[in-house]
Amino acid sequence: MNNYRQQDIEHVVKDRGLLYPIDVLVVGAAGTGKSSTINALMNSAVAKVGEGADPETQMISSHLLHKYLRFHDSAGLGDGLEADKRHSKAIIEKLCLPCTVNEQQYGFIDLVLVILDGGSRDLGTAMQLLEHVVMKNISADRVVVAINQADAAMEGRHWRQHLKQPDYQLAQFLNQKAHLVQQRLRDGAGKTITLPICYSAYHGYQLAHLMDALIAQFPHQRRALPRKWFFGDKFACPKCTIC
Ligand SMILES: Nc1nc2c(ncn2[C@@H]2O[C@H](COP(=O)(O)OP(=O)(O)OP(=O)(O)O)[C@@H](O)[C@H]2O)c(=O)[nH]1
Ligand SMILES: [Mg+2]
Repeated sequence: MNNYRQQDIEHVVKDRGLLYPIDVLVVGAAGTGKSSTINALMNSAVAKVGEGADPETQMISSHLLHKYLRFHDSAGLGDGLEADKRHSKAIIEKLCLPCTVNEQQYGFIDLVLVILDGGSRDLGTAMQLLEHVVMKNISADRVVVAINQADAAMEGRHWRQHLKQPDYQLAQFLNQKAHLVQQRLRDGAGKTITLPICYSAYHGYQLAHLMDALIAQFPHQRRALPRKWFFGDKFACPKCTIC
């Protein structure tokens, strides 16, 4: 990560009196590239990437980029009812996890990054996850939706391999897809999100743009929880640097 970005993040966090690190929970359907995205953003192979058809990540794991920003990689949905229930429960628990400072509870997770698969026509699992799990437990202004695998969106056609970017036709297609996702969330859940970024974790396409989108959506205040939660003493203050 560029130095200026780390400084930007530090300024925003301190100016706004936010607790740090800013915690970003990364969610999505199985195999969309959640772990690959974290690795690409961190420029390091911290999260295990899947190789075959089986889902890879099974439990939520945390990766600290630096003092002010941390990612949490979650298990993908869409791998059977039982597994989905288990993984959704883990996501909801994480979203409801409190961080207690001066006897006041704040939400531990600050932002959710929802990753969709640009190569798939089926947005059903991702939409379910967004509407029924994510949006029910965190406000829409704390949700960033992004579309990975931009290179595979038109079955690999129109991707200019040598330039590692889409041609005009694929760029148009991706732009339409981003608008479609935005529209479906508006119609289905009545929620407004910023236009999803289309990127490729694998090829490094638009990654800087994705990081900018995350930083642009950093909260303006600490996240209040809708009700008091108690998860036991070991979770009393999970932000590592504030107290
Ligand atoms: N073509 C292409 N493949 C990608 C891209 N990003 C990730 N992949 C591939 O997609 C597969 C799944 O990637 P992961 O990062 O493990 O996906 P995940 O969402 O963490 O998967 P689970 O943990 O199983 O839910 C791997 O084979 C990656 O190499 C991309 O931008 N383009
Ligand atoms: Mg994974």
